[in-house]
Amino acid sequence: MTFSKILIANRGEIAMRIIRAARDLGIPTVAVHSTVDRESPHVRMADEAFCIGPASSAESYLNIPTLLSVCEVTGADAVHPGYGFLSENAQFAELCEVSGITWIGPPPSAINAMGDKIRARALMLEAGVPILPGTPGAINDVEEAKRLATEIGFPMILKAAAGGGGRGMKVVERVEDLEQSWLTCSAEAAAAFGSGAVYMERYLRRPRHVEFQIVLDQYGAGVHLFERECSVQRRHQKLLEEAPCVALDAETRKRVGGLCVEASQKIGYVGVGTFEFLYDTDGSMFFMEMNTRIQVEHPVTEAITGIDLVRLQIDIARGAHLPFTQDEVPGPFGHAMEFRINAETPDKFLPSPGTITAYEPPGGPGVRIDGLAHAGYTVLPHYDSMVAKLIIHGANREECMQRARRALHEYRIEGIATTIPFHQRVLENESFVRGEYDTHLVTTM
Ligand code: MV4
Repeated sequence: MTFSKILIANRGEIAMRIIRAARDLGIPTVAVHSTVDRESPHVRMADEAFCIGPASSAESYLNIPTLLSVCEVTGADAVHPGYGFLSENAQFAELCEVSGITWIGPPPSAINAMGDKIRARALMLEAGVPILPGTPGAINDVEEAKRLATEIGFPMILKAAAGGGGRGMKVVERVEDLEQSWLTCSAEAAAAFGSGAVYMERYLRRPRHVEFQIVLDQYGAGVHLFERECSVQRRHQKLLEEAPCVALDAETRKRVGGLCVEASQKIGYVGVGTFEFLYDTDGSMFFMEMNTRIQVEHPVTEAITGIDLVRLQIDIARGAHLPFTQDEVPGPFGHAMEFRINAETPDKFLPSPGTITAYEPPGGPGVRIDGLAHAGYTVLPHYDSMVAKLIIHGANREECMQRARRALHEYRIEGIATTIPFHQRVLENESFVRGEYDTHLVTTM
């Protein structure tokens, strides 16, 4: 089976990334865009483009009926949702499938299961993936939760079942605060996500964020493609990712990666996905959440394996068998880092929309740029501020960092503020350079 045309329900660099993969496969693409994105690079790069509404995402990139109509009008028989927007919307996935359009993503049932953090936790427990001690389900009985918390020990953290990515969380330091915190967290979750279900688990103060890339075909075969370290974050926005994680030994990599694959098989997962873990100072790993989409940071995994993950995603959606077993997975080769170049001030991370007046990208060995930035490009205030991703590969972490310093030095973007100076500071930070850092790094810089 193949696709006659892929509609890309996204914009920006990921839309361009998907168009490139489709063109490598000889599959035509349809771009969609809002009125303000008429001149955007992804529109020019696609074979066809349709305007789907005004600047507001709710009325354009998130408009399901319009997207389905564009599929019908253009004859697109597959949809790639990219990341963000509708990428983890099980209802959209379901509507595509019932309309005879292939959803290039996991089954709606898997999106739903992992979207509910309480169900995800229960499924991981069942599958043997380590989770933090906590409540087995949503808190209903506060006295029971207090008893459990006293048993496990403080600090604890309350998390909304329908939250994720750092939204709807509250740390609880003392048993006396539990009831009030739960009431507040639950009310906020109900208002933000439409569900007040909240669970509780042990809180780790200085974890690393380590995630495993997995991929499964429609026939149940699956592999992991190693891990990425994503601890360089600010307010739950990742800024820099690297692979492999310097703090992980080969045995743990193999064991935890294998557990992720087994768990994915148990839930009937298909396609690419990511298991996020908290990695504690003592070397233990605990499941945090699963992302059921291609991620922004997928290129670091591509760099250390040589695999085109987006092409693999499309191939799997059209029925291909996974081309390798776990033992045949290429790599990990050398070391890779991704630097997110955002239109933001480098110290306070304030948005800096505007027009890029001069643009000179770096080049040379080990340099890849996935981005939409160019001279004359206007960064719109309506959308994500990321204008490019600089992906650096080297034979080892030292070479990778040196090439990164060289590339960031060459990179010239004028007219807007960018996170380039921030990345230069990271590459001079002793803890980062030693590889001894955690999710608090940015706060301490
Ligand atoms: C935690 C945690 C510590 N202990 N859970 C943040 C994102 C969301 N997926 C869950 N998050 C956290 N959950 C327990 N039990 C610390 C965080 C956290 C964090 C995690 C990864 C990367 C950056 C972070 C920054 C602050 C808090």
